[in-house]
Amino acid sequence: MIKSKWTSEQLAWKIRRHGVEMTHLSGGSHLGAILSVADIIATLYTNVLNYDVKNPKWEGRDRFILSKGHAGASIYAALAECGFFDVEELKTHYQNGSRLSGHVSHHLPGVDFSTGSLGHGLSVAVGFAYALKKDGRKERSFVVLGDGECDEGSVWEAALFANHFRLNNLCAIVDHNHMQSLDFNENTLEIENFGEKWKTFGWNVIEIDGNNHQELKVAFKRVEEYTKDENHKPTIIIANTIKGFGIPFMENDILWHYRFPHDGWEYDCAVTALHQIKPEGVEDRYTPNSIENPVLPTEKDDINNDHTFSHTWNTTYPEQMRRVDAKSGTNEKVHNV
Ligand SMILES: Cc1ncc(C[n+]2csc(CCOP(=O)(O)OP(=O)(O)O)c2C)c(N)n1
Ligand SMILES: [Mg+2]
Repeated sequence: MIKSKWTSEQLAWKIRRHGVEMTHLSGGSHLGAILSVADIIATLYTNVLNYDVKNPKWEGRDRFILSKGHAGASIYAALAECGFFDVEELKTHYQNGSRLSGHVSHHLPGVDFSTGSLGHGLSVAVGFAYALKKDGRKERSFVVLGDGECDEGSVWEAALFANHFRLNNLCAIVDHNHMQSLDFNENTLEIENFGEKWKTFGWNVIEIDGNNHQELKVAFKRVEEYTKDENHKPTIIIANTIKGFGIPFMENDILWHYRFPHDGWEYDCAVTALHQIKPEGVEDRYTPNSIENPVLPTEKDDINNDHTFSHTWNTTYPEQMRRVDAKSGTNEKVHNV
């Protein structure tokens, strides 16, 4: 039962626009992480997950966990736009007493598990999948992890368990943006041969461009087929993404992990950039006609600077890594779609 009135592209845009507004209004953070995962979440809620907005606890729903819970605004925006609660409530994000805490809260309809402390989502998704399989049910279990999050040891314990019990009804997606909170993964704690690691833990690995909706849809279709085989391994989709995707001055710049768009050029240029990629059929409830005379950055403003600890930053770096990943190893690929 898929009920979204949006296409995946429309919903992804809405997630990005809400993400900018919610962090701007609240002074909240993690906008880069919200922008990188937007296409994955949007594809799941428009093309993949079964759910019933009128009955969020419906037994026949697929289970979903956003394990990188610091990107909570992305799931809040998706749930509101799909009808789980009023879109107006998004404005309360981060406020005292709000259900929309900075990190994902299960107090919201449509959320099965609170996250924010990294490293727990896969274990819970594995538990859901194990219980569903044991009960002979057809529902599936999905979880989205951050790539930095995969440095947590608990992720690999859950991975072992999932293969041991042949959890064919489990699909994990890693938002592989090559960055974590303060730097690139390779300068923090790199997991070399990322896809191969999952494979040696017994998983079926699909590697895609995670900001490409076509590739996402093909990958999820394949997962659906694999799920039909009771003895199939669990599947992981390594979704190569760009942190900050969709707002060029935020892309690959770790500053936007914690910074929110301030009044002035930051907010104005973010909104203007999103309007340049706005799909047909969606409206911007905050700035319907974009911003007429946006404030622009001046020479003294902090833009296009290296904000990493490693001083290896340059705008093309993760884009290059994404291409390298797409060629690497023996992972199943989704190409030319
Ligand atoms: C257990 C735990 N340790 C540390 C943090 C602080 N923290 C928040 S976001 C983040 C970086 C996560 O990186 P990644 O998983 O790659 O997510 P991304 O933002 O790149 O999507 C960290 C370390 C946390 N939330 N939980
Ligand atoms: Mg990351």
